[in-house]
Amino acid sequence: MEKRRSCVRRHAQALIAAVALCGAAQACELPAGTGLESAGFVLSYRTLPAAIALGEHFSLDYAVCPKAGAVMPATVKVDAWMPEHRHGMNYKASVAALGGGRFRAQGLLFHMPGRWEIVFEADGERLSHSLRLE
Ligand SMILES: [Cu+2]
Repeated sequence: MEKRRSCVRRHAQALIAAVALCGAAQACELPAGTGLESAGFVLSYRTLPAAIALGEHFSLDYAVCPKAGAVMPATVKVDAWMPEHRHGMNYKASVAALGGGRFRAQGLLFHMPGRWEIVFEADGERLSHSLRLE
């Protein structure tokens, strides 16, 4: 098991605003990763492997924390699409809840180079991140 880091040390590594992580009354740990935010949630994710390869399956590890007033969602879905081409992936990711707001999605595959958008959905809220695959 990964040793829990202090709030201060975690912020040195994560890209999330400190207020979102430490300001809330509830204790919710976000691991280091790409940080996303919506009205009710903060989320961090990383891909496995770190560099996505064209035409090869990859996984996503992600974790969500509710902001003050929001409730931890039972599940957080993830999908990806190419906005300029108006199409998604040829595969549907399978999501496993690992507990404590952590999830692992497996079976994602980007079959074309270009701009992809990874879209998480937590309680009807979208958290998306855009990346370019060469
Ligand atoms: Cu495309």
